[in-house]
Amino acid sequence: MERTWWKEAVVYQIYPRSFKDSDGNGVGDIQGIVSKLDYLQELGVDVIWLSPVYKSPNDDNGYDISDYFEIMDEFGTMQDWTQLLDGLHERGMKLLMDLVVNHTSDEHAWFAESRSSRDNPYRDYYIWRPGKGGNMPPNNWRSFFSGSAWKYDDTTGEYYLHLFSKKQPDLNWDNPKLRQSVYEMMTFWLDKGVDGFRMDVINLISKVPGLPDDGEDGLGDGSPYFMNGPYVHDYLREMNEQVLSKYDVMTVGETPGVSVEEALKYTGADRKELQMVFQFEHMDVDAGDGDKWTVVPWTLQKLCGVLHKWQTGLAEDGWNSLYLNNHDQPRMVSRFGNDGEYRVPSAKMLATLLHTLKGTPYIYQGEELGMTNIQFSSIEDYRDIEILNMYEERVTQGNADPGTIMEAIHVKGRDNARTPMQWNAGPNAGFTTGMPWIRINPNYKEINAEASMSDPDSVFRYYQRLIASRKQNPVMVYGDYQLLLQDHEQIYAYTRTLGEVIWLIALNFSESAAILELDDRYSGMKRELIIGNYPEDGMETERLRPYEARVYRMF
Ligand code: TEU
Repeated sequence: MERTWWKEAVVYQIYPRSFKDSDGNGVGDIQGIVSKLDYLQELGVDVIWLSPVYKSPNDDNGYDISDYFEIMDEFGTMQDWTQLLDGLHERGMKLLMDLVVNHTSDEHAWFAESRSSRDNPYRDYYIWRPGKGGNMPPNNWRSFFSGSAWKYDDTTGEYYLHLFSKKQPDLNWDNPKLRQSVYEMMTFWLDKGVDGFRMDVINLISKVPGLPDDGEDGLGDGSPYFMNGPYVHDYLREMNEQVLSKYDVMTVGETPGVSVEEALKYTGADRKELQMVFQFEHMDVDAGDGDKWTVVPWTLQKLCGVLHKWQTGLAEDGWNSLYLNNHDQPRMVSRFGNDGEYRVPSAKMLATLLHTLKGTPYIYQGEELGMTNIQFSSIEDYRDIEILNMYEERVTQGNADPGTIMEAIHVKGRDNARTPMQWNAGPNAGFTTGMPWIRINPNYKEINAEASMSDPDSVFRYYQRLIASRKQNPVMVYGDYQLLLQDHEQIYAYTRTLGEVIWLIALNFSESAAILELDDRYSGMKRELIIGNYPEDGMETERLRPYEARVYRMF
């Protein structure tokens, strides 16, 4: 067994805007993070993934970058950033930066040049096309943030492609000069000492030549022509050869729409592309007809089916990333657990899943407190461009029922994850002394870091135990995974085996008791409870309480 630091690591994602405000302007910032480094160290995480902190007009909260070499004014200065990096390194933690290179902001200097004339040297840094017959966009692709993925620009009378907002023009990766510019920028940050990158929608960078229409009528999804496109692997191998291979770094690609087969190409050990990817299949178990806003109930069979497929699919080669929420997804306890009566046990049960499947766990800020979704009653309280554009398209311009759309936003909206970190029961949950940029979840008086840290049975303390246990037990990192119960309606159970060491994990995903029936091989063995989310009092070997999680060593 060859030991690898990024397989053993536990990653913690910080969404800086919502983490901690140090100067009272209502927006989280880098000094805010610096003030919480001891908190992160106490939790025990190894790597911080920082959502973008580069200069940005914040059309999409920093995922629209106007200068890759500067820090966003609201977040601080390069000096602050260096202090953050040093503070992490001093504590033995590492820093992953968010690399957003499928697109820039339309306020980036490259784009200002590019749009200025058709023969500007930066013209081909972006994807420009003439309109189709009169005033129609070049093709019918739909933007992830509603409407056409093309915007007409007066200056040169052509359209540019933007898969996300119109303020996020897509870069043209087929241009070798653009690729060199990206590699130089990556080198700049690596030479400053960053420990790796999370690569935003990196599987969208290669578009099918000719940019064909998707279907005949109206807007089409377009993804077959830009997800995992024809040259994406060539570009990533080039990036690896020219940049990444020169450093000991961790890489994780965000890859919506990726299949196991495709993920093996991105993460196969010999392919020299990326180390792992974020797949999305388990995030789609509650979406109907491929539309994220059509909410359908998920089932445990479906969720486990997906997780099992990825566990076995990447068992021999590649490596899994393990996540149940992030800044784009609803809170995991509200989505896959129970954010009412069973909030604490179900948050712990889900945490057990994340730390005992095979792969690298990613914790999203606030998850370690069991933070929950938010339900604003007015659309005015929402800030996310995806939500606001969708509401505008479907309700204001269209004829969708506002009540139904608000319900979908409550369940699926990205702002569920973006309400500020709840640090204490004081004003504004201790997040800011000013006016928070987005409203705070009113449950902060009960759910907050201070309360969680003073309670030995809290979700925070449970995360600490799981993370510490991972450091002491290589079976949690390297052990082979095997599914135990097929298609069970309530329980997900599996083993992890490393040499002689066998761990058995049983997770009750329901709010009723569940009977754990093991086959002869395991029912005859002795077991020792290593971790559990209920007191041992009243424990019955074969009966799991609501949302109970047990991790046994079998012998
Ligand atoms: O997300 C890309 C992505 O595919 C989706 O998760 C997207 O956020 C949306 O929810 C689709 O419904 C990445 C970033 O994580 C996201 O925050 C950015 O908005 C997006 O890319 C553009 O940079």
